[in-house]
Amino acid sequence: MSERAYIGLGSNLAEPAAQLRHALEALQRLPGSHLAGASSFYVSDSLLPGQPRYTNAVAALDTELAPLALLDALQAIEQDQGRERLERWGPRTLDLDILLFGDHLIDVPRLQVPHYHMHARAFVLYPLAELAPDLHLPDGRILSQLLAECPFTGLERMPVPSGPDSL
Ligand code: PH2
Ligand code: MG
Ligand code: MG
Repeated sequence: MSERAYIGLGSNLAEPAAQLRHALEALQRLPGSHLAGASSFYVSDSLLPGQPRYTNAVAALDTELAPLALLDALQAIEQDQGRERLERWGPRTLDLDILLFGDHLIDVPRLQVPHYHMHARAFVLYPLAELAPDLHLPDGRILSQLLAECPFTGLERMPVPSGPDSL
């Protein structure tokens, strides 16, 4: 059975927008999966001071993969794009987070879904709302309500690229 997953993408090293474009191409190639949509790219300051600014986006992926198989696949893409895990919350070439996986509530050591803190992060909620404005989270929260409580302040929406290379 196919499930709709929402994936958060983030990068603050080595041409972040190019990292996100490469990651979207890699998501398109995942087995048993279909990339159903991608948000605009948004630039914002890091939550942690002293790091380069982040570029973030959200992708909608319809997938036959089980949640932990999807996590393995996303971590392989992060590795392919040079992710180094030197410090927790450190700067990174690519971060791929499973935000939502159908209506599943998942809480195992490797994976918590919905993604912790997503309800309060503008760089997750605003791109997610481009793809699914009427979304209800499996824990009962409503995206439009979360947005009303999360100011857009500090986010910069990048112009949508056009031409043959865009999705
Ligand atoms: N990820 C972090 C720390 N800070 N800031 C922004 N703007 N976007 C991120 O994705 C982000 C961050 C590490 O999880
Ligand atoms: Mg993250
Ligand atoms: Mg992550």
